[in-house]
Amino acid sequence: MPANLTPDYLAAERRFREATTTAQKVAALQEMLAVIPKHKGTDHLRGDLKRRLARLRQELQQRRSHGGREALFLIERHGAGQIALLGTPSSGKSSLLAALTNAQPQIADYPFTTQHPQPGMMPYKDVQIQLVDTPPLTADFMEPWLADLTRRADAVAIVVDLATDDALEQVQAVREQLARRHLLVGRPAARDAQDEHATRCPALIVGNKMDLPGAPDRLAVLRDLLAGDLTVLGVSSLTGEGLERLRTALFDLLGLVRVYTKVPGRKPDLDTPYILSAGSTVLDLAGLVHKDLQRQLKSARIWGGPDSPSPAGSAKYPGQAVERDHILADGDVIELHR
Ligand SMILES: Nc1nc2c(ncn2[C@@H]2O[C@H](COP(=O)(O)OP(=O)(O)OP(=O)(O)O)[C@@H](O)[C@H]2O)c(=O)[nH]1
Ligand SMILES: [Mg+2]
Repeated sequence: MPANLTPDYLAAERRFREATTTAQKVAALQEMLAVIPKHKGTDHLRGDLKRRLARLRQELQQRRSHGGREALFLIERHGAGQIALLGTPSSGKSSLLAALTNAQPQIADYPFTTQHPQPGMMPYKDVQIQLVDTPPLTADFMEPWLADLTRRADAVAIVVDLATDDALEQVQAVREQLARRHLLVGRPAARDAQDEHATRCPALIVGNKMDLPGAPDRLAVLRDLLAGDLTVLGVSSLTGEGLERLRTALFDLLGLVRVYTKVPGRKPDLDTPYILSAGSTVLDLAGLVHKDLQRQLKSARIWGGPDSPSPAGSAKYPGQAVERDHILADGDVIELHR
């Protein structure tokens, strides 16, 4: 046994021994290699670790190429929209899911706790938004199915750990892993123009662990670095700080409007909104209500709703007559006439 093995190394080695999955073993071995003192006395051990790492990575790859389990990792969509929580190990993705929804994911102070995607429904006003907790990714490892899951989601929240000084690197790790799979977040970079297969994902950054010392300063720095690129919100999954603002930002990220229908002469149904993407028209709404109605639609009247951006929603005055191509605003109440 070579001398000088540090406590960090021994802790990583313990995690390796306790690992129950190949992904956990790979993560622990990577860490052991990262922290092992580099001198003659450890040459042999380092060689051995590298061989084991290569073997395990190959094993993971083979298992994946046989497919089969992939379907398990796709989460059926529910609610107004689906948002994937992505981030590096221990940033607090599972804690955030637990804080915003009724889901009870496994949370622990060791990395690679989460192995499978887990959904939870986040109530926001009168809609439900589906959040999906995912296993961590690092600069050199990402579960292959995670790209598919992300592509199917409507948006991405990148959760970063503000307890450490590498918040920007955490963002970069996620961003680069996604970019390798043609998924782009934030402000387009010059090189993105060369990627003809690129898909843009609406995204924001969640700076987590704001309750810890130094986190507010790190948040300010990260905001500066990402200004004009990605919005950064500071939260604490532990104390609940910033979570209300985050709920609103997540809803806004989806680019949706909630509109309510009204039968002539009756009160509007304010219980269940129709949910459409921003920019949808009165005609789009008619199509959601009924295909026949869309064909027969003659006119519509519009009122402001309970949470309209302006008190009268997109109506200039209550009951305003509008054309079929009128663009709906969040909170509008519409009466459709055939
Ligand atoms: N102080 C503080 N600790 C937090 C906060 N959020 C999470 N933690 C702690 O950070 C550790 C990791 O939390 P998880 O929610 O398991 O992190 P994760 O990103 O899901 O981790 P992986 O599944 O391994 O990627 C746990 O010990 C949590 O208790 C927070 O807002 N403040
Ligand atoms: Mg987790």
